[in-house]
Amino acid sequence: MKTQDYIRLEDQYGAHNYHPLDVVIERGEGIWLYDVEGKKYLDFLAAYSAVNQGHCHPKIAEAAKEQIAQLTLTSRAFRNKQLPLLYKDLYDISGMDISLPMNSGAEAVETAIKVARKWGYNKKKIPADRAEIIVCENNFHGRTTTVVSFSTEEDYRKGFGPFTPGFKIIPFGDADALEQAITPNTAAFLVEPIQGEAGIIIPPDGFLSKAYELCKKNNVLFILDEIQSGLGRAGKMFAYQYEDVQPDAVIIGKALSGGFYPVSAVLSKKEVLGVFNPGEHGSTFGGNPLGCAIARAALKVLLDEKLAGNSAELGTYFLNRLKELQSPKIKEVRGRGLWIGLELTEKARPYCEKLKDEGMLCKETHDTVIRFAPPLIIKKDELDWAFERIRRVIQ
Ligand code: IF1
Repeated sequence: MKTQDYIRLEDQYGAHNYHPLDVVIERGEGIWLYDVEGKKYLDFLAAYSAVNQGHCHPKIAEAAKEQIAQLTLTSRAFRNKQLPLLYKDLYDISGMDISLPMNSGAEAVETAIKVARKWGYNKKKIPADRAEIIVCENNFHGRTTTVVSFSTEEDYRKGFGPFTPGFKIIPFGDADALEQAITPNTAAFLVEPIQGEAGIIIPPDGFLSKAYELCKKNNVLFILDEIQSGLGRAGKMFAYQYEDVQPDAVIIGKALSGGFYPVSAVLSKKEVLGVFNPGEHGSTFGGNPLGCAIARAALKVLLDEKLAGNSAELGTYFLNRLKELQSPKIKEVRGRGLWIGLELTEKARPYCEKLKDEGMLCKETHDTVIRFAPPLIIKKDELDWAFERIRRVIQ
């Protein structure tokens, strides 16, 4: 079968909730992807940062194979020996007291919302069903009905109401607005340290620390969605580490499994996730031994290969090279670590199509931004290779 045969099948039998580039990938290795025609591409999306460790990393594959042959699922009705080991690894990378594993990112966000509300009622003594959670404009936290209830993107909401109440929206990066939005019923402030889907938007310096101080002063949980920004993507293990803050909870996913399996988690201080009692929350697959073994191997690769450091170093290098590009079509280049947005004055999609023809896979976001987010194992000469293609396509 050829590319067009697969596309025909997909279009006929699948829901059309995506508009993918017309490339059908068959194999991945490190930073490279291969399509069904045998053509090779440099992956500059890394599955939205889920494959920070590179495609099919051999160490993670080995852990997965070993675990698959032994035990995959017990449910949480019984214990399994991988889960405690993952808990300890999550503690070691974050210093957060306890954690709770889920599967998709959106589920972990839902978990954080439930825990924030319950904390609000039990600890902060918010009157029943009055808890408020403050979020930011142009946020992206997932696709569930509750999560799209506080999205500000029409496409993500239109036709999906009625929505879950209890959310207040402030402009991203505006600490004064946060201060004004906080009421005695505010349970939490939920924010991405850097907004990914919005176009890799870095808040003004000091925003996170001001927000943190406001939360502390008003007894509001400071919850960070690091599903995309965390685990090395922004040049540190967690993007919040650029500022002096102590989040009450951090949500991770994506690269937690190196792209092998959906694994997400909420990491928190003891008094936050501590409000859950047996039976109040759960998931059939959350914390399963296969996911845990994969996550442990994926975290080990991040640490052993110093991927956050590589992201910081090469991210700065690549951002500076991109800033050299002279073109009236470029509005702005911005980023942190190997997470860079090139904002154009026109639609980005045609440029992504051209980059595809040049052997590079990128995805536009918000119409005019091309995002560059390769696997964090990438090397300098490979970035130079990519830069030449970007230059050719832009100029
Ligand atoms: C899609 C975007 C990226 C996330 C943050 C939670 C989630 C995500 C900060 C939910 C997911 C994804 C979902 C994916 C595309 C992608 C994305 F453009 F949509 F926004 F990366 F930029 N918090 N982001 O970024 O995690 O439930 O998907 O595991 O196709 O929707 P999930």
